[in-house]
Amino acid sequence: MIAFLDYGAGNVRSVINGIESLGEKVKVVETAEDILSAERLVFPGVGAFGSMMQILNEKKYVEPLKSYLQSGRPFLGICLGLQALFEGSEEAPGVKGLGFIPGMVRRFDINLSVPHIGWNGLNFKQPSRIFAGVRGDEKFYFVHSYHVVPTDDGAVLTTTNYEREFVSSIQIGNIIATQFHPEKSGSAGLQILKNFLDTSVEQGRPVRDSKSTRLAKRIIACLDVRATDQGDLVVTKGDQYDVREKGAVRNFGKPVELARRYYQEGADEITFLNITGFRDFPLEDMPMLEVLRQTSENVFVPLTIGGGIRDYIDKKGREYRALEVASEYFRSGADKVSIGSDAVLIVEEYLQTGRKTGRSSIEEISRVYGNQAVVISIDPKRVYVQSTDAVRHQVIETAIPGPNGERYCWYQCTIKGGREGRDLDAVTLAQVCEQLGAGEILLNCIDRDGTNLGFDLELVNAVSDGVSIPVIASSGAGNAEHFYEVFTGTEAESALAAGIFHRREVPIGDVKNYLKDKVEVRL
Ligand code: 1PR
Repeated sequence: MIAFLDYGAGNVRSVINGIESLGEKVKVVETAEDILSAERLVFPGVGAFGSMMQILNEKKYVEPLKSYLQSGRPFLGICLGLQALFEGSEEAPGVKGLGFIPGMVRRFDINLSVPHIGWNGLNFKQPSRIFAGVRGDEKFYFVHSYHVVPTDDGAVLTTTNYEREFVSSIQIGNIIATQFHPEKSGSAGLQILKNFLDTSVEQGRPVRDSKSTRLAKRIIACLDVRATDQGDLVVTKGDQYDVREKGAVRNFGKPVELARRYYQEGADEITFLNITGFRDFPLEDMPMLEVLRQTSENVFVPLTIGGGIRDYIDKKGREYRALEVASEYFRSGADKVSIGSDAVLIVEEYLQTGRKTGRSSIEEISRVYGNQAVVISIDPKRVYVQSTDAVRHQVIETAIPGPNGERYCWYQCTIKGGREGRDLDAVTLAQVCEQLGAGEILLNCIDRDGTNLGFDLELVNAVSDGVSIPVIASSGAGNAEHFYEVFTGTEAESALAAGIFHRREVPIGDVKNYLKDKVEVRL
């Protein structure tokens, strides 16, 4: 039996699913006594350091945790569960951590995108039983803006490079903690979980030891989900957002089955977009929650869900906050939520008033679950103009002239799945969302969606030059070279595709094989 510390923030279901998939039973900690009597304790953390310590203090878990750690019984901390072991964090000045390891948690002070999101490798500093069966060249999933800085190196188990070398896991006897998420790191991550659970495993030292590691470019499979006219929930796909063919909704199969297939084929992440979320309310009818629950049972890579994340008043007049909707998604197995239409309305209001309300979905969700949990999905359309000063939007010079020879364009934001264009450009939207707390941009492109013409590199450059958070390029992938183009011609950290995967035109494995000697990818 594994005691499992769930302090109520973020996606812990995946960790439970990971442990259970290895044949172990989990008991969720409900009282301080459960910590004191635990034989093995797993502490996954998601969200923000300050709110985590506040909850641990409120629940009176701090002293029991300290005494559990002192006892030397097996402990596995994940992400914030590692950071909690330190004295404090720059994320929450003045808030004390558990202080088990001397040192502090610091924010990345680098020129690369922060958060550090994605698959990166490990430099092994000590042998450990959690490395039994690990080759050494595997990549593991990270998502964090802060990293631990121990006062001395004695406890350092691995480091990872992200512009600078940082500590990515520690071990002191039976106390092990990782900055990466084993439960989101595919089969390599499950091996580490397995080694932790089986205390009879012998020390392992990976065969290959790298001098430095590199963050991989991510390949993301996207599943646009909606109900058919007969009421079946299916994966569909649009042509420039039109999902109907001869009047009927295109049907590429069931969401859970397709997600499993993409996990097995090597997708680095899976995104579900409930494309009619702007008119349905996710908590009223729960199929997407069920899709997430079932998918997270055996898909061990990050899951993002979008569609309908906004404040809402139901037919009985009950008001729901976007945060409640997001919380349900996280509890059901999502790692990130993506916000589309609501982000546009939030930014419009912000630009009008010049004030942050602190109550927008972006601010509230990022405050509770961390910036990395909030993705902004943008659905822009190209609008051609004759000159840079023709509109008050951020205009770019384009190599693809307009129908009347225009050499300039701007990217108009839309809402409601592209149905309504707004007086706001995609670059400004992304910049304001970053200021409000978003951690990543999912940059679709209505003009390219479903065309197989390749990504709109000009759009990707315009947005990624304007923000410091990671950008996912989306829409238009038609072959493996298109991924190479977007990874070498722009700063995009990941690329998302749908149609070519659904139609089995280019499997994910072929994309990665094509990229493998040219661009860092997870194989
Ligand atoms: O506005 O917060 O409720 O969220 C709704 C979400 O649904 C948004 O993220 C929006 O992008 C998405 N959405 C709404 N309508 C559609 C549609 O297609 N009719 N899909 C839609 C967005 C774009 C990508 C697609 C890529 C890659 N689809 O999801 O997967 O373009 O496609 P490709 O590789 O085949 O070219 P809210």
